[in-house]
Amino acid sequence: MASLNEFLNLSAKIGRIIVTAHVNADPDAVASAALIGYLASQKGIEVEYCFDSVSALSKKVLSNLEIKLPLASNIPPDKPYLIAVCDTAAPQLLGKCEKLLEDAKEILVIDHHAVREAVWHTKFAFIEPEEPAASVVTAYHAKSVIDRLPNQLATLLMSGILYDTRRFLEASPKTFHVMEWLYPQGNYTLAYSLLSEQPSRSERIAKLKGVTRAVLLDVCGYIVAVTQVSAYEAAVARALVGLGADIAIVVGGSGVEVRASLRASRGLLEKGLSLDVIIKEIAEKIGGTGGGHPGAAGYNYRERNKKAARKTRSKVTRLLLVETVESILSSLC
Ligand SMILES: [Mn+2]
Repeated sequence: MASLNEFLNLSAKIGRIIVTAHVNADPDAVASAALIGYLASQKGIEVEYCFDSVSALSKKVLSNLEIKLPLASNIPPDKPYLIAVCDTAAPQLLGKCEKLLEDAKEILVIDHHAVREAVWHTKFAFIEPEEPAASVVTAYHAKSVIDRLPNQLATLLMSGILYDTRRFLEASPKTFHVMEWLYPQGNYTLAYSLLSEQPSRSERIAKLKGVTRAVLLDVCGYIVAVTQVSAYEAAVARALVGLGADIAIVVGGSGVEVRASLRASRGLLEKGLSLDVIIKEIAEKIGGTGGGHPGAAGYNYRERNKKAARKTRSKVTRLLLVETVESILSSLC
């Protein structure tokens, strides 16, 4: 198998590399790309990046760490180049950067999605679907090329790993292997805190109102919480379950909008409750659209006027409560 070092040596001969990643590049994608770019720059290779788009969170992480990834000035490029594709399962996911593949002298693919290597037409494919993050794959191979990384880059990589592993909920032996390498070189606390986003003031108020207004029911030991808010129904429902409710029913919407959001605790889900079924039935009964997953479902309806919307909200609240309680009583009590 071709090595990363081999690819870098080839890049050094051509003198130029463009690093790219999937559209709306998340912290894992930009971290993986930044590491490839750094390795190339250490070999004196001219490095540029091409991102169709970068997520708001990635922008925040990069600017906090003062990492600049210079974007390719000319596309298609005017000089020969190689391309490195990070964290991308298929060429189409590169968006506007996909056209760079055509004239690239060689392609490096470094990824953790389950893809057919054949779609990339290259011998430099490091695709490891068993790994939870492209940053893990990239850092693992980088370790054999370089001993030390700058503090900011090590921190960025830890952010990428934390992000894609969902704070190590998903992990692998390689994840901890590269973390052992990265940890002393970067700032783990910063890597972690950069990912946590304080919700907006209005979302926090909606949650607090939703919780204070909540009515609790004990249905054979299960706690059902029902509440109304005018916005952020899903966030309020998640918050209620986070506080200990087994089921949260949140009805809301403002003006002519009628919305509802349901969430169930993990424990109830394991017992086979399906909120999406409940909400679909209600939508069939009174109109509007409802659906989702067993543990998280939503409902939407547009009424004729505000008065009708107020009435429908009450009706939806009552129906959801009745149906939910019934489904607990019939299958779980
Ligand atoms: Mn990823």
